[in-house]
Amino acid sequence: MSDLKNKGFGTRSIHNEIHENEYGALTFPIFATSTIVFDDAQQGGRRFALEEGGFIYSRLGNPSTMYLEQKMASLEGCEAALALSSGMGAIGTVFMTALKTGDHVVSDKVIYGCTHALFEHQLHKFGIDVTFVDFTNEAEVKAAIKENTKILYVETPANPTLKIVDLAVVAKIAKEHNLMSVVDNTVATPYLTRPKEYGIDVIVHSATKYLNGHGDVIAGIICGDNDFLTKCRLEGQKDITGSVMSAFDAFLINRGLKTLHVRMDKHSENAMKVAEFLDGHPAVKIVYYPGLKSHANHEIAKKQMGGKYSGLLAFELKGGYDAALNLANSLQVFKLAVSLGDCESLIQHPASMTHSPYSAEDRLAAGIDDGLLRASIGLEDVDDIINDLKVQLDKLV
Ligand code: LCS
Repeated sequence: MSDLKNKGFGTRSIHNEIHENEYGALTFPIFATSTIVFDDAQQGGRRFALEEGGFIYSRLGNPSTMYLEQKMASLEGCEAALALSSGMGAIGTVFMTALKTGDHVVSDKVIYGCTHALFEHQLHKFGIDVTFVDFTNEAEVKAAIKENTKILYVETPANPTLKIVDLAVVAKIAKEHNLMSVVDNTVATPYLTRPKEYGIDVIVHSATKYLNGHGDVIAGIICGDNDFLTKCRLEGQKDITGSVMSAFDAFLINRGLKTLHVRMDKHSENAMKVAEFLDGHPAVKIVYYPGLKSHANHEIAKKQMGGKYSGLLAFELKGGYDAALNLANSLQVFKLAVSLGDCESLIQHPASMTHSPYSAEDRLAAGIDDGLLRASIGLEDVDDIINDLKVQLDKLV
């Protein structure tokens, strides 16, 4: 479709500027090919020398992934995007592309468990240090910046406590200190938050989650400017991580994106109702959901997420750890599983599951209590979701 730039989010999640195929198929085909045939040897040489556009070999790009990348760049409002084989592949590729031995990173304390493991246990092997701070405290972030700092890294809403970070503040500090700002936008998705609008440089996603939305793919996306994304593609992805998305997974995520706006509306609506129910239940100690007025950064979330708050929430019970595990074991509509952003409601225990790579000390400093449960609210009828919780919670009072 031409003039797509001026169309709304839903239209851009369904249509794309490129849509050429020989047979006029409505759905963009799956290009299940590892390599591309050149017209002649000279053309192959020109493509390797980057004198001519076009595909070479699917570790460097493929029509199916290109189709998804163009759509994601449009939805995030960025110049370019890159598809990878997982969210960790996306994060690892950004770091391997942007950093070298001797560099330093400042990250928020509350991030996905394996991202924390990368920062805490892996990067130092390459001589890269990470300092963990609270990005809601501007002075603390500034105090952590050193001469060799290169990246500021945050998730918002953060997994698993739904902590909200003000992206305008992160971008401002990054610009003042000439640093790259990187935001994991997995939980909000570009439907609710477009970090680029606040001046963030690089956006990473676990496309495993809401972007695909159907629990059948592991995938990642990086969005940003042309120069950095070309480096990620031709250095980080091609020569270091080799973290390439398959054409079939690109097809599935593209299919998922067509309903992203509809699903996010419903996830947000359902999660708001579940959060309100939990907040009012006498067996519940605390609920973390950015849509609740009681959330520490509700006002920033309201501004940054356009009045909808995605489908992820967390809570603690008055009965603590034992009550939490019993609840997780007894639900019927909720499936006891990690991951998030699927049609099915999922519940899990961060301290022993997604955030088990944290040391107990770091976990507590990040506000991830041993009794915390994290719920990804799905697209089932919300009365069924609430009733599933109510039946079990009522037994505790
Ligand atoms: N970023 C965030 C915010 C995530 O939640 C995850 C995975 C990743 C990155 C990594 O993405 P992946 O490589 O799995 O595609 N989060 C998970 C979770 O909360 N439960 O299981 C995986």
